[in-house]
Parts: sequence; C-alpha cells; structure tokens
Amino acid sequence: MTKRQVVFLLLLLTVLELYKLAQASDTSLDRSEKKYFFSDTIKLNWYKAVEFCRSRGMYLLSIRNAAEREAVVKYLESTGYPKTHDKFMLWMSANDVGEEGEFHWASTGERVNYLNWSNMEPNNFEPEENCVVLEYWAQGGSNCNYTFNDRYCTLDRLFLCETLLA
Ligand SMILES: [Ca+2]
Ligand SMILES: [Ca+2]
Repeated sequence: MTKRQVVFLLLLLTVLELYKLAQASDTSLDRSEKKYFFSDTIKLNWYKAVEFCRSRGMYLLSIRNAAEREAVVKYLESTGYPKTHDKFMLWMSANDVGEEGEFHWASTGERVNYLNWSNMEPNNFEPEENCVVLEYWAQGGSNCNYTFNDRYCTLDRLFLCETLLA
C-alpha cells in the first residue's frame, strides 16, 4: 500500500468513527429528558472517562434517584446492549477519591444520597476501590440489577455520558 493509500484509509476510518459517534449520540430521549452517550467499543479508566464526556459537552453519568435509574435502564435497553451482554459494568461519576467513604458525584458535586448499592458494596476492596460502576448481571436477580459497586479507578471500562438537566 502506498503512503497516500494509507493516509486515505486512516481518514476514511476516522470519518466512519465520527459518523458512528454522531449516530450514537442521536439515540436520545426527548428534550425535557437527559441525553446519553454510550459506545460499546470505547473503554477508558475512570479519569479518562470523565475527560471524554466533558470533551463532548457532557458529563460522566450520575444516578441520583429511582427515576434517573429508570431512565438509564430504558436508554440502555434501547441500545440493545443488555440483550447481547448478560453481565457488564459502566463507569459513573460517583467516587470517594477525595475522602475515603464519602461518595460524591463528580458531575454535580452532590453527595451520593441515593442508596442503590449491590450487596456488600461499597467494600473499598483492597488495596483501594474509589470509583463507582453501574453493574448488571442477568443471573444476579435483584443484586447487580443496575446497582452500584466501587471498583479500581485505573481499570479501562465502558462508561455512560449524559447531559445534566437545567
Ligand atoms: Ca474507597
Ligand atoms: Ca467494590
């Protein structure tokens, strides 16, 4: 392959990826509700996920009450992802990086008041878990049913971005 062909191919791949991102972000609810961004191919550590969402004018996910949880479940189901994956974890913005055991949403600065933890979580498993995922496991019953779990911040994972309501 000539250099020119390689450059063309790279450009084509970039355009295709941008097109995919644009399409994915169009999968949103109506204007009065949060919009979400989810890619089943991009995995980042928690810090990079925060940056990625901000770079799109969005925020890493927050789920502050049952209604927000419902909206996220509905959105994820609309992507078809849970149908083909019976177990997954997504980074959310909740973390206790600033102070052990004091969980806050990085997106809003609010304390995590909505208690939606999986069984025995948060456990700050050694050496230290400080960033929170939304986890789903089809066989988990009411546990791991879009519930929260603290995990290692530096691991690359899927994540969900959202717009915040005014
Ligand atoms: Ca912790
Ligand atoms: Ca944990």
